Amino acid sequence: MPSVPPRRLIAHLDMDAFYASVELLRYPDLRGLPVVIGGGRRHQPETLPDGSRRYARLADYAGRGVITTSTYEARALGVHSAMGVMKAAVLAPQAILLPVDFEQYRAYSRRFKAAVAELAPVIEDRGVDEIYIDLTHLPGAQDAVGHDPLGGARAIAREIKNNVQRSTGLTCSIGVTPNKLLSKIASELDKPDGLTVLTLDDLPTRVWPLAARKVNGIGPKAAAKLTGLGIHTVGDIARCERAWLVEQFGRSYGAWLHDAAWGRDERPVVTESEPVSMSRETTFERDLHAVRDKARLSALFTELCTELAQDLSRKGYLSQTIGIKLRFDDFRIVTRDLTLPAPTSDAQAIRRAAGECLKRVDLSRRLRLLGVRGGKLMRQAAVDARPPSPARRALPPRAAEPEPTYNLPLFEPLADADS
Ligand code: DCP
Ligand code: MG
Repeated sequence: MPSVPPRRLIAHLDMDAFYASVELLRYPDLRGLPVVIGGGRRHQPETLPDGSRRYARLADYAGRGVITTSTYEARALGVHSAMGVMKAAVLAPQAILLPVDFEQYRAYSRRFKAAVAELAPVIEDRGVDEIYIDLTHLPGAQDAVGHDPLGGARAIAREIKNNVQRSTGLTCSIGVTPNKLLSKIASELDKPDGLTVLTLDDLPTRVWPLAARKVNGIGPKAAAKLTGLGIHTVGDIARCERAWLVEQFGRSYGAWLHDAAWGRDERPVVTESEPVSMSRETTFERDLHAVRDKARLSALFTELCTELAQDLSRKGYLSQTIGIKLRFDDFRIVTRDLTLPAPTSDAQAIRRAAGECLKRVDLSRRLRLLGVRGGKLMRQAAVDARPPSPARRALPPRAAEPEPTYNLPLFEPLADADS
């Protein structure tokens, strides 16, 4: 019997007043006040001798800076993202101005995504403060709870919100619907700290009254043209003949407009493909020998390890298996690897492990190529998010086949990497 595919349950999660909320974590005394993020260094709050802080006010600002975001209290005064700071100062002169700290926002971005990933791993990254999450196949997601046919999905979304709050201290808003297009709209409907679950039956009441611009994909140009045609809301679009929209907007965009207004969108949640390993290798201009070219080989070996460590750090990964690859002058390739007790991206730890691997290779022939590889990768953020657990015991080094170790002179004793 052909089985019915489960109905799709797609979530869109967007952090609330993201940059501003991160700033309020370190300046909790500003909670409840209109705060604007957009200053430069010179707007850093000043700590007074009595321990209190003095903040810059919009009224004191002169310059051409632009606001990245603001607290909901500032928004109530008409201040919003992308507005010039001077213009905002007219609307809210007493609002507090804070400098941007992207480093900090990126750190919190990694943290909230890791908190979501603990509960729901199928995530599409959409930038610093938003993600799509496919809940379809999570245990319990399809279950009804009491009279709520979407109770299971709702409970999972609530759990995700709680986990984000626990690990970051920040609130977010989530929309859950059959697709990405509707979820993106839904997550905004009850901001901040919202949870909005919609089905296609909710379209006429919840989505059709919205301005056409609320649909992700209807930009200022399309919106202006729609307005010119007397079309203002999503419902106005839905009432148009598909063929007429195609006439007005072209085959592809016209058809898309019609589908969007009827809440049709089959795009999958696209997870970033995770790399399995990272490596660095180098082929020598002339073949090198472990003894005669010891200094040169040693330097190259350490350099490869350092580069691998930098690659891992830059991309936010840790590696638990370090391996080496050698190609000899007869083109034979030899690899060895070693599993560490804990994942690392530290150059010295990698150099030490790679050196251990090297002890297990006969180095009497000359070398053409040398490589270092980090395998068993895990995201730094996911490792950081793990609770410290005494139960997580260190893995012993992988003991497969007993291998001979060679007493030939290696091109560098291990300890040298540390000096
Ligand atoms: N941002 C920016 N410039 C813009 C818009 C946004 O620098 N023109 C930054 C600041 C925001 C972050 O991106 O904090 C996320 O953008 P959002 O549109 O999600 O806005 P917020 O998260 O600040 O508020 P909301 O609660 O409406 O999501
Ligand atoms: Mg946001």
